[in-house]
Amino acid sequence: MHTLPELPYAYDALEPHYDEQTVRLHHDVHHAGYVGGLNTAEGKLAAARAAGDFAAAKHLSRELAFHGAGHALHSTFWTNMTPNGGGAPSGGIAAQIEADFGDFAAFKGQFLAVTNSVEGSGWGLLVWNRDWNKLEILAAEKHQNQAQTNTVVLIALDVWEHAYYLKYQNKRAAWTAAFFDHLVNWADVSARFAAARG
Ligand code: MN3
Repeated sequence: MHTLPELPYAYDALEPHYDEQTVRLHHDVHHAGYVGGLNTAEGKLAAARAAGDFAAAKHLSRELAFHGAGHALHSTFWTNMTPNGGGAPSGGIAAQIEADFGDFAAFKGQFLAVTNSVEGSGWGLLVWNRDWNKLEILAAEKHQNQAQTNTVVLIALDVWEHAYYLKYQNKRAAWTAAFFDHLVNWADVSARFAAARG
């Protein structure tokens, strides 16, 4: 059974850049929904295996991907933020960003451009590709469609409308700028990078 992870800060801790009402709805309703859906899909797949009846396997595997990706990406998203975050990284992740993108400004420019142009609902992702030993910036439409499946997600920035619409309305670029300028938790990103690189 999967459980909804607690937020690593209070609901209002990211104000004024991420408002309490959106954080509450986003975590307690949206993220909780993915956890519930993932548990339901896994339970139905276990029952299907027990019964030897895979008639619904195609539907259930889609549910597994949709809710599983939603749970995983939101879990990363919450810990990717911290009160008084933002700024530029240091240490190993900073060196890797320079190696793969030139410098931090170029990285940030590419990340924001990619994330701001996601069509419809989706995510901007910074990932570590274990096979190619490099960082990549990817856009995931919806969220079960991550474009390189041999990667480890280091940053997941939610640009589904539920993630920002109450405060930022149609101004997605203002939300993603606030994430980078005030919220991103580089200590968390660095720890994820160190674990992924091994
Ligand atoms: Mn979301």
